[in-house]
Amino acid sequence: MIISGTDLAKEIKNDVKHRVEVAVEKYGRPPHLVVILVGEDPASQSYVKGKGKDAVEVGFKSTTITKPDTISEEELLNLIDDLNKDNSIDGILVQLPLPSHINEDKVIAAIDRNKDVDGFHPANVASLWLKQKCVYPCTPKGIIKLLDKAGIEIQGKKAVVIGRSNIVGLPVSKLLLDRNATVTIAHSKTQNLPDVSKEADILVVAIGKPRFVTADMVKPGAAVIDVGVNRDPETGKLCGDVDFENCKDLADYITPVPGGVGPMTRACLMENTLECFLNKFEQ
Ligand code: L34
Repeated sequence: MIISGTDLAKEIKNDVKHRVEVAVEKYGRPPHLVVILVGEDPASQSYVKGKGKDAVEVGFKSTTITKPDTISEEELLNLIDDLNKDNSIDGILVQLPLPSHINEDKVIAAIDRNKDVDGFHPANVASLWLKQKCVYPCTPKGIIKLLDKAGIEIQGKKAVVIGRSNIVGLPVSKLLLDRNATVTIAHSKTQNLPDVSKEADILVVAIGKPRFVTADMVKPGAAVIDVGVNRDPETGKLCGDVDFENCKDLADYITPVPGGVGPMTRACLMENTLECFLNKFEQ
């Protein structure tokens, strides 16, 4: 069975849209999401465009600020500071990656944690690992929602996550652990990776290598969640970290690329933005 992220994302956005209508009645204005895009990377441009489109769809005020890749770190930090102080702004997202002359950690830490709709701020990350109230990072949150929607049990299952990034691998591992899965975190240096991944009832792949996971790495009956968004080196088309055609008959559940985790990331961003907005008024 192919798990459609597009369909579930639509449901989530519909729900957010209705909640926004209620919030506008109650608080007099919709949530305002600001996305900052530095440079002209076509993939980042496409993702940011998708976020703006979704934001409008759910009834938010949406602002995209584009800056040339020559912007200095100081200028970017000043911009963030201004947005932090602006009480009419509820969510701030700086699209990653940033040019190499800018320190990403510094930029992420500069965002007001109450406006950190990505859930990337170090204080938010700490809260996540301490099981305190926090914003769940969009992609990991979306993955858990996809598993739940498909009716896949997490508790007691063996989950293998390939990838250990701050954005996906580590937080999704933590969320799976909190749902009582037994979690193995594998990566590019893991020895005998197929032996490890073949143990997985739930296999999450976020390593950023086109068609990295092949049928010999998948346990029959597994749920395979493909977080990759790569360009196929030959065709230039979008493809995942999983060789979909090769694995789809073996897996009981599999997410496609496009149309899987990507749209869920965006839908969860909408949820997080509404959450930050409501926290401001309902504290
Ligand atoms: N700050 N930077 C920040 N937050 C994020 O959450 C992200 N990420 C990752 C890159 N940098 C970030 C995203 O937004 C990856 N990512 C992302 C978001 C959406 C999609 C892909 C990656 C997406 O919408 N994918 C569509 C296809 C889009 C296309 O055609 O280009 C899909 O169906 O997979």
